[in-house]
Amino acid sequence: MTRFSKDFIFGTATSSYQIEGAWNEDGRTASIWDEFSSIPGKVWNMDNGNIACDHYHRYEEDVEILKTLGVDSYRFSIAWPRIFPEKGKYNPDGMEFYKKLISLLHSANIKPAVTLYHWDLPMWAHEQGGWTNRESVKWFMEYAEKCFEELDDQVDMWITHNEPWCAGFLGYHQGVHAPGHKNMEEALKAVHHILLSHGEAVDYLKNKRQSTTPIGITLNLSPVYPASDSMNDQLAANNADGYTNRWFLDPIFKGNYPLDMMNLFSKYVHDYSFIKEGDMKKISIECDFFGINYYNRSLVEFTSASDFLFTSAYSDYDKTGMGWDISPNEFKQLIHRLRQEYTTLPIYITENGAAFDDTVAPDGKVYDVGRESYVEKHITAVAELNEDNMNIAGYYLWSLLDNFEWAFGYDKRFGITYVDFLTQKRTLKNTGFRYAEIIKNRSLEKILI
Ligand code: IFM
Repeated sequence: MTRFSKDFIFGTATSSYQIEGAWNEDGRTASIWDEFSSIPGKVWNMDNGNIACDHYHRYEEDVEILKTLGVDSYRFSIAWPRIFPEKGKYNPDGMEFYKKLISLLHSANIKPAVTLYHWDLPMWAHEQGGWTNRESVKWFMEYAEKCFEELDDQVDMWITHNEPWCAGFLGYHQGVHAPGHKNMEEALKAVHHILLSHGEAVDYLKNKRQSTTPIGITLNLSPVYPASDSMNDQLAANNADGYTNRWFLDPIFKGNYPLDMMNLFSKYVHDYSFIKEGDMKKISIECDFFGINYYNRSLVEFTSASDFLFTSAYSDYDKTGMGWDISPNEFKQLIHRLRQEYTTLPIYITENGAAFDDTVAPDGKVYDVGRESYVEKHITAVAELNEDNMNIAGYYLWSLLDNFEWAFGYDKRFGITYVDFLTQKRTLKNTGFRYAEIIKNRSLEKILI
């Protein structure tokens, strides 16, 4: 019988812009996502995070849901523009919200796992070049140091950045996330400064503050497979893996960027002098854990029509509502690869979940069978990985609530709690009840009474 130890952390995850709302309250100023979502054509239905799940006002109700679930931990992010609404100007009123939330979590015996950056860069920073400007590392550090100063003694785990691939490549290369730029050179600079700010924050917390709170970074990783054995498709898979995974894993764990990808990217970046002496050592500083967000595998094939010679291939796997392959076996292969090639650090699955087109049934329930099956398969995979001594220390289900799914607006529902965005009524979906049962039993087995 697959059982999870009492130390294994079960949690749920959210992020500030996706749930908080209160976009202009208590001194908060705009982030790049407020700006991006106001541009026609960027976000489905021109949705935005102005109200979102109104969590800023309803956090007490949301902590009640966490209590019903029985989670050990709750992962959320801090909105940088609440803490530094202007350059160099600290806003204690913005910090107050997180202090109240954290203290409520403590009273419910739920461990706060806090992400510093989940994509809501203040507009004032963007106006000075955002992450493409090396000064962004200093701005981030001023923000991070304040968060550490105010909250470190009450936080169980710090995550410096969530998914630098999205912030860097979706935001500055593909242009589908804020700030919506399409410039590979900018993207590489942005990623470099994000990674550098991660290293600086870890160094500061551990060495200057001498804190013992665990700190790490979260990457979104997707194992890549070639559509065929042909040389061309294998080349495509190598490049897709470089773009998606290795460009982040190699600097963090090996202290260098992959040379094959530097060559490929040099079509756009003729000069890598933005990488300064000492940067790679800082980026590869030892952390306490490694966070992984896992959703799906990627199947790719060669095309000479794409810059980096790969494109998505047809896959006959079952899909989630995002059109993503449901692929728990490939998740296991990914973790085995990480153990072989990259790290022995404890791994937390800091996000895993699925969007489906949920509706509330006439009896008031949400029968989200697709999600329940997806979650069970992935938690089973985690249990099996631990049987193979892969040291997965925790699992956070994405997400506690249906929320603002970035360019997809409110069209995609990832929550285990259904949110009616007109009334803000919350309804725990069947997956939520099932997750509570798994956590209570610390096992996937259904215990028959
Ligand atoms: O909603 C996002 C989250 O913000 C980051 N990881 C992936 C999720 C689903 O797309």
